[in-house]
Amino acid sequence: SGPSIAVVGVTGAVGQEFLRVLSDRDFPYRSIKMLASKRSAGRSISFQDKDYLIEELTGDSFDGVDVALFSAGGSISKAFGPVAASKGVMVVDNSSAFRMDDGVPLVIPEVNPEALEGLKVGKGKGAIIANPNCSTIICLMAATPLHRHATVKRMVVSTYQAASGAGAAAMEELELQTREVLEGKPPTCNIFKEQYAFNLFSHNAPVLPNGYNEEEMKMVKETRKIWNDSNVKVTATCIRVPVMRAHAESVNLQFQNPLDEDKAKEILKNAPGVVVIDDRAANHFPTPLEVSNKDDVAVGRIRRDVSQDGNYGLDIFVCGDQIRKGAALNAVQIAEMLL
Ligand code: 11C
Repeated sequence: SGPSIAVVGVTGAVGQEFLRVLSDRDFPYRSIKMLASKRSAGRSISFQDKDYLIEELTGDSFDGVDVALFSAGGSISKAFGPVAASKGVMVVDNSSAFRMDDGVPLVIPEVNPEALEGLKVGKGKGAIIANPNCSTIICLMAATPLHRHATVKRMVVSTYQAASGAGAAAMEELELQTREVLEGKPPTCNIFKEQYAFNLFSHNAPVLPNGYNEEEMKMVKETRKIWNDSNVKVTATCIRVPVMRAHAESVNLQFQNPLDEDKAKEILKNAPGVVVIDDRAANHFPTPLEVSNKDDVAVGRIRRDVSQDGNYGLDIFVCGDQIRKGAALNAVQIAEMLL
């Protein structure tokens, strides 16, 4: 019993993680389709002790499907998401294609579950639900519980983003370059223009006329939509660092109402999907490695911002697994809420 599922982009880093998360969470399903491009079609993939043939994604792929998890890039989502939704499928889309569209819910289940109201599998009506950008998800998992308590007026984010955000090929390139550099060879630069190993650089997303790159503007716009607050001030600087699969973010918050350090810690300790790692005596705080392959987002360095008067400002440091909570886990949680 359970819905009929389709995984679109099943050979990618997020596609593979969809399968792991579905399995880890015992997601109920009566059938599952593994969909990918023509290039991967015909290959076999193993899932929960069964072998499945990867099928080429076409408009007919969605007949009889209830829930589709998409992570095959924006153009595939644009081409096939609406087709699937028109066939009654609940599409959970990990790309940026529909995030800012009116009428498309942009959801982090712990943050704005109310955006899914009225949407259920089995009602005969399909829909597209967007998974936010990974940097936004990881930031808001920590910032939202504090926002609910003291109302964020302004948020300044600096990210340290992992290779996984640019896909499996970027992860392979980081590994390859690291070996090459250690062996004294010139690094292979196929995915990124610059040397990645032993270096860092401004996020590879296109730079816009205002000087921000698209990744930074996603954080600005998506936060406003998810918090349903067009006044919240957000600015971001997004940087790619040579880390494999978890993003780190420094987040400075300015509040409308006072919130002291101890209360903030208590709020974060009780927040679902959040774990506090904040040991000042041992100088131990969240690291990308510590959260890799984990569901929870870790928060630490929780401290009063000394540049602001009283208890109206806090600095925090957040780490979250980009492929898991930043993508696949969040999407599967959305699908669970639609059942
Ligand atoms: C990164 N967040 O870490 C990006 C990749 O809008 O889903 C995902 C882009 C997106 O590089």
